[in-house]
Amino acid sequence: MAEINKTAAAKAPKLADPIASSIDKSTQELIARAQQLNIDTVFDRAAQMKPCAIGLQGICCKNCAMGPCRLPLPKGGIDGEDTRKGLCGATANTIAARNFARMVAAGAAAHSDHGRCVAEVFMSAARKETEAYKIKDTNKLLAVAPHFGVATTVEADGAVQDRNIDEIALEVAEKALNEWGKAEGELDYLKRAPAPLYEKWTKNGVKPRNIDREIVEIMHRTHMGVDQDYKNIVKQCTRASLADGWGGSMIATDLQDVLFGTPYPLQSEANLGVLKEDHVNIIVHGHEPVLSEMIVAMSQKPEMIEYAKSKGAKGIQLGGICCTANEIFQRHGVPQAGTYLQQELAIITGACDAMVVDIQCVFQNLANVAKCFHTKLITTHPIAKMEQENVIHIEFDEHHALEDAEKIVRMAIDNFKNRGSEVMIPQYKASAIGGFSVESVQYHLGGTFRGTYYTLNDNIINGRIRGVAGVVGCNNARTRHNEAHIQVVKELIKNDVIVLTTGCNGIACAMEGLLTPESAAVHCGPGLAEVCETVGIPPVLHMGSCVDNSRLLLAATEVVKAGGLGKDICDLPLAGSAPEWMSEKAISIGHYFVSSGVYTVFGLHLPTSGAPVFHDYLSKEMEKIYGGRWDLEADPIKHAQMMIAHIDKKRKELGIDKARERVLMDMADRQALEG
Ligand code: NFS
Repeated sequence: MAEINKTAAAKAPKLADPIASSIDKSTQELIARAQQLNIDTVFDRAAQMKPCAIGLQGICCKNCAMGPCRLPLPKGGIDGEDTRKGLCGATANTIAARNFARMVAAGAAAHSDHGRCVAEVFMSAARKETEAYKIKDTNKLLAVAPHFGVATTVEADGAVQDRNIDEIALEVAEKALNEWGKAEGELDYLKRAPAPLYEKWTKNGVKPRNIDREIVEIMHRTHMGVDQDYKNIVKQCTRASLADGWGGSMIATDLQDVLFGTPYPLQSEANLGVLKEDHVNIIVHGHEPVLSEMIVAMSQKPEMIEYAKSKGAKGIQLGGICCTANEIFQRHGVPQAGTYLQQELAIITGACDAMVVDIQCVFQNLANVAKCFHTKLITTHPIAKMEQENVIHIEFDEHHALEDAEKIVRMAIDNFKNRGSEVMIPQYKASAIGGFSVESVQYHLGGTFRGTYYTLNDNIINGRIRGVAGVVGCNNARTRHNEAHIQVVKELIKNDVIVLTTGCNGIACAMEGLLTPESAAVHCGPGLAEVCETVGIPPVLHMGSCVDNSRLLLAATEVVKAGGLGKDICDLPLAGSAPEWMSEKAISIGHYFVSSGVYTVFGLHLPTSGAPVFHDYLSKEMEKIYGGRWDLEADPIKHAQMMIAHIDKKRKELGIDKARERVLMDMADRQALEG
């Protein structure tokens, strides 16, 4: 801390304005608190460092040592032919497409490696090599098996019998792991998509062959001097991103459900106010739920709670940050302590006895912040270590997961007594209901008669629900924390668009109280409010982490199957959004949504603006191929209105726009009609 103080004094760096940095009061208070303590946070660093204007537009090529070649747009835009080129002759379109493709590759790799890790743990469980992991949800296993071509019944003695569940598990594990590297064929899950979409992928030659290959091929194609046609590069983006959404991410979601249970609605709380001064507070942060599941189990054990009490605490409080928060929130109701941008602030409360991180979205600066407090910062994944000396590495392995979890929980408890006097937990939290899997939405909004999404479709057709929006993704310190998330979502539900959320948008909505059924009466249009009240659901359905965006693809597919709203995902009154995106994973997600037929709007900016032809290809031409397209709008209200306009366009094409006009008639209109 002394060193940080010295640096701060010497340079007198510009500090973030807490109110301008976030709409959330706990975040504002803790930014100010950090500044009092001379500890810099991401908000201050964003105030001090401007982003590179050329990189921001996607037109800096550093793929060979003759560069980096920077191709800024001429002042006043391009008049006539675009003559910009790098040393090798690469055009702005090629450069921006390559950069974009590498973002897709990194994002797809992150999700898919997560999926691979889960599949490996699942294999250990199927082989019964581990005590810690068991098949918890056999129904889900039986539902998933046929998609891998694994039989769930056998014929014996002339009769059909259920197959042994352990055998099924083992075969599913083998088939699933094979998806990363199979030599021939295509991904097994692609056929889960509506038939017309699958046909489009076939016709355009973009069906992923295996997950790893498509990611590797992006790296090859974007190497110096290989693919120099932005359209062909985009084609590979489609292949790799589909390998994420309908591959790695979907397998991650499915196998996590099999191992840890398919989510069903449950209640919890969100925001940093969930931390308790008189409890041992453990924050789990990152993405893979394999270790955090064990920490949840361990922290609930009576002997651990007794141990905590023996050290002067009243109990153990767990909280999640980022998608780990979403994973353990949706399955166990563990409170969500905060979004991506609140990770440093969780430590700045002074009440975080241990922060356990695995992979993705973890700030290296956590180590510097932890140094200023008693917090034990523990990395757990072999591919994600930190160089700082104060960080403890406890490498997780499924074969000794419970022992690892016990070690971590005990370490946190032992650390409780070391808390300083600087504890400041902001007193803000909101109650939240989460756990809306495809299966549980079917239960709440489906018809038992047809066993599908019939009731949801019915309400879309009759216009009570105008359409469906998937609003997802990160926070970004270049914009006011949570403001765009909340404004976009509120504008949508005000206009009767039901929102499915994942990732940090889900946490933002939880913090804002939008994940409660009661919020419908306050924020929704009359049609959506009525549906929420009748069914008892929030207007914003939290469907999990970012790999669980695969649930959104399958929910859209269920809506298609239920009938009455077209034959393909692109026919639905549906739109996607990432208002505050920052991660490469978001680009991969955006691209598989678009390639699956979803109109998808991003906030802030896209790294395509320096190459207008390439940008137009994504935002106009893609629609002709897959029915979905990219769009960009930084203003949250306009952003939501663009989604609503798309939804209305689809309602019109389906011929259900009139139904909605009828629903929105007020009493005077009705009386006029009756008269
Ligand atoms: Ni998604 Fe989840 Fe959050 Fe963004 Fe990071 S936690 S995987 S990448 S920041 S939503």
